[in-house]
Amino acid sequence: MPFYSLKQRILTGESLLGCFLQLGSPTAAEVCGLAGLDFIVIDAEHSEIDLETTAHMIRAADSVGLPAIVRCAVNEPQVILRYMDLGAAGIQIPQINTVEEAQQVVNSVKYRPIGRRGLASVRAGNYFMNMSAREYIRMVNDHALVVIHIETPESLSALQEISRVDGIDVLFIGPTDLSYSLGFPGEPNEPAVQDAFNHVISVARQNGKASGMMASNPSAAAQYIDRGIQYITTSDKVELTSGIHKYLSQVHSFRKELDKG
Ligand code: 3PY
Ligand code: MG
Repeated sequence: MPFYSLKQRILTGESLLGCFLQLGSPTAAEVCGLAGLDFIVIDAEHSEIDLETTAHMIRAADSVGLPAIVRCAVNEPQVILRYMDLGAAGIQIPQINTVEEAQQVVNSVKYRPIGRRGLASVRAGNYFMNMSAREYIRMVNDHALVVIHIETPESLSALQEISRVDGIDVLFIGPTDLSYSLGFPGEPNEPAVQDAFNHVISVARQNGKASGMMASNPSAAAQYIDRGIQYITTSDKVELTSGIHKYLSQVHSFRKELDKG
């Protein structure tokens, strides 16, 4: 598999634009890379995407040099291990509420001495054919991206401790879950929710971490980048829906113009 430097790019201050893939399409993964996105997040939390489909999607992304992160529904070493072994460039875990849970994500992604992941000659390490086990371990420990979601009041209460965990790279704000769990479902622009977003951005920065955010609206995405967020995602479903809506409304308005003439 190719070598990716998402983590390096974040550390040098770049803001990266990515896309959640929830439709399970390897072709969409290729298109995202050829269209110029920085990364994809294969969504194994809110979708029907299984392990085998994930493998096809990672291979498709690799074919166009696009890093594929996997959002895994559970914070379990045996599940995370399988995605990492397939060649995920990193892991994104939802609903992290305690420092112990955050540490467990790092333990599952990284090898000793940082973590406790089990070692085997797998796709991610080129089956140790042209890469030694030591080289592979170093590559994962230095470069695999670890992203955790901050999306509950509990995670906000433990934010300082969570954000100090070594090996966590990105504190990802889940705007849907965070606004809902703060009592404002579907209202991310509510001042109390925006204050929570700002708090995450600032605590992440204080502790040398990047922050991330789901932002499908381009103007909101640009504003979040301005506020210091470096890992921004839209989603395949949102882009497909907005593309179709735009197409339909333009066809209707062109027809109106033709009728006038
Ligand atoms: C959320 O908004 O809750 C997310 O997890 C982003 O998709
Ligand atoms: Mg969420």
